[in-house]
Amino acid sequence: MRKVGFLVLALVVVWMPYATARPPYRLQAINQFNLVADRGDVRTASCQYCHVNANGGAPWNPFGNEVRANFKGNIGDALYEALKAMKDSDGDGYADVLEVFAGTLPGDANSKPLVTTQFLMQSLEKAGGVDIYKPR
Ligand SMILES: [Ca+2]
Repeated sequence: MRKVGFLVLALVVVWMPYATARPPYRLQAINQFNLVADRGDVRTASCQYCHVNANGGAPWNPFGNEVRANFKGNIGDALYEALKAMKDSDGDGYADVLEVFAGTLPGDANSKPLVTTQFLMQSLEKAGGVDIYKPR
């Protein structure tokens, strides 16, 4: 019984880095969309920015599906093209790019900016427009 406990502990230690791995797509979105970076082990931007489940994978939320529709082999380009499409993926009245700019979730209709689309659009244009979200 003691050996089994040790084996389990050894497996947990060995697999720990994989359990806390940061998928490159999530890191790209954090960098490209100016999302708040992780603080230690605290994930500030979850996989649910694009996915339905907290651990990612299928299915995707409406914004994740928009990114997928624009994916041609490069996640940075797909994120940018999804914003350039000026769609309101979650149907909450705010285009995806305005939600990214406001810091709300473009794939969750329960998360939306508290200011008008007109105000956000003017602010985004002053900041440089959708091109501020070009891959880098
Ligand atoms: Ca939203």
